[in-house]
Amino acid sequence: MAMITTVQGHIQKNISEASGTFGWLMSGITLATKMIEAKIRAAGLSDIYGAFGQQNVQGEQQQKLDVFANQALMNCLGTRESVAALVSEEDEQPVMFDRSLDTGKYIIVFDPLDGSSNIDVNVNVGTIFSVHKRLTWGSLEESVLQPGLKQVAAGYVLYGPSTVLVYTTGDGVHSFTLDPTIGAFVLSEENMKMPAKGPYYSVNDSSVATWPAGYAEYVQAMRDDGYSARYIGSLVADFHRTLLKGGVFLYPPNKHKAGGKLRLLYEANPLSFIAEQAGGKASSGTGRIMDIKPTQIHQRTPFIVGSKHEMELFEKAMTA
Ligand code: P6P
Repeated sequence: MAMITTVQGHIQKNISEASGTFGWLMSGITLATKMIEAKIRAAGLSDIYGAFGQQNVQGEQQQKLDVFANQALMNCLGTRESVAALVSEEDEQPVMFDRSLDTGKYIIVFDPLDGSSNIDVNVNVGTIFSVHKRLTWGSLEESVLQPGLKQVAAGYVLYGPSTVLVYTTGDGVHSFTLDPTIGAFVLSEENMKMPAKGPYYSVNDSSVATWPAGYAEYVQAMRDDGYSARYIGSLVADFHRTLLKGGVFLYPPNKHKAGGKLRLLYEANPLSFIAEQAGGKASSGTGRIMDIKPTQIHQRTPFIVGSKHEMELFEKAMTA
């Protein structure tokens, strides 16, 4: 029988932090995402489809699975003593815990179920998470608003034909596949590298007429160069394909969304950390995503991420 490596085993082997606190933290994430996966698998059967009837802080129709996913992560992580605060796309304010500086050492920021509008058409959806160390000075609010370059870990779970967890702690990108027969995420690939050049560009070009200067020309040049278009409309799925196959994903600013649509803290930052660790790049159109100093937890950003080659072309297009 082949030896398997679980997420906890991988962390024990690779994270020097002796206390195992980080491993215990990650076990909260893997437990919650296994609960979410089980619900998604059964969604068609348990009549969980359809709107929950409430609106979330984003004013979006809340899907029952969104609510469940948020509660699963809140419950599994809130009980970890090492968590000082939790920030969720679904909650207007951070959930702060009254824990001392030497116990509550981590801030976890997450999008519990991104792409949820795709749930009813059975398209891949995902959970995205980002981990920061609590600052030893200032308020907990300041610890929550740290730039992406301060992340200590980031990752996502993609619920699809198989359920895959991809994460980094700053020492390479590693992927795990959920083995439903044993209910564990099993190591499938270590030190993943994004191809330096890819065959795809991924963008919703319905608002091409209102993109800032340079974007339309950049995308047209890719068409002229024979790139194929791939757009799933579920960020984690579009990103995962870009990580594995290369190319570029763009969510540009447009007339209706001058600051872009995607969120900095729990979408762009974690995926940018993974992209950079895998040899790719991530831009806001005016600079590196992970350099942005956040001012509010739900702020949006334009998000362009992908292979070295396509991103260098993008940076040229922005300065042309
Ligand atoms: P559009 C899904 O609703 C989502 O938040 C992301 O998962 C996805 O990348 C994006 O919005 C799609 O947005 O405007 O192309 O429908």
